[in-house]
Amino acid sequence: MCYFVIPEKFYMKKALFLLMAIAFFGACDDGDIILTSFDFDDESLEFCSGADGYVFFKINATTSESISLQIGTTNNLFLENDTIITVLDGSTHFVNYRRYTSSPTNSYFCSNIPPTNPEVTVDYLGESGIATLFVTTLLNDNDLVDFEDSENEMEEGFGDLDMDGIPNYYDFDDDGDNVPTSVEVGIDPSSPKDTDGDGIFDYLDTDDDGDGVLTRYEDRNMDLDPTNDTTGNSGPDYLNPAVADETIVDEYREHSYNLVSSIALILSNIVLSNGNEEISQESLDMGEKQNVLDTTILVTPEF
Ligand SMILES: [Ca+2]
Ligand SMILES: [Ca+2]
Ligand SMILES: [Ca+2]
Ligand SMILES: [Ca+2]
Repeated sequence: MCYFVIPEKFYMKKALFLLMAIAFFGACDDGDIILTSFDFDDESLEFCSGADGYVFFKINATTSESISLQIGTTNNLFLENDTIITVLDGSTHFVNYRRYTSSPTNSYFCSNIPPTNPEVTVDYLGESGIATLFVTTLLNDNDLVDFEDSENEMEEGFGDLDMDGIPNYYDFDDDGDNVPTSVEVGIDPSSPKDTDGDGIFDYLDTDDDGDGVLTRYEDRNMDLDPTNDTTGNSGPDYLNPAVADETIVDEYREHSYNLVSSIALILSNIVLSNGNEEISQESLDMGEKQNVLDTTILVTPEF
């Protein structure tokens, strides 16, 4: 038996196609030819992660074929904007092209122990080539202030007002006074509070009541939360200009923000081999997948 493979986009690679055709037909000894389409254009990119790392895969259910990439790593690949280039080595990083007796499901790739069904009838291993994973992250502090494409430190963009290393757009405490912005904007975020009326909104003002003591220092019990320190009869000290006691607190509270990642994957210069024959793919677009990670990140900035 011999397998005859029609490479994807073969019309662009007529020369290669002809060479392969000659090679394959030359290797046939019984004329029993199985056509494989190698067509994954319309299939969605899926993935699983586990102790061995990641498996990215596409399944063509119509032809019972799959193409999969394993990247062996213990790193979380989806945590930051990145272009991750992995050189395939055949052991920790490799590609498989397979055909089965019937179509596998996602769980085929996501099981710790590979299922015995469906059976693999065609198996090519890609030991060389490059996998390029493009990771895009969206960060959101959910602080009720809309994002602005701006470097201005007083706007909800890439500026870093409190210089804690977290740009305003995902800093849940923009002015670093240990009162979250979502609290400081007040009940109507479209018209943020300005307690001392100095023209600087509370969430951008390090001394909200204008009594000369930083809000961060109006934290008598030093629990990194000025909202629960009330000495007078008019609410928390940091909003009460009649109370101007200072407790030095040069520390930031823990910050949280939401992170959502999306990926795109391209395989380049892949050579798949079953021991006898090879399939070459100059570039194989594995597609993209949104929301591969949606999580809350907790971090305490260094003061
Ligand atoms: Ca900041
Ligand atoms: Ca604040
Ligand atoms: Ca103010
Ligand atoms: Ca104050």
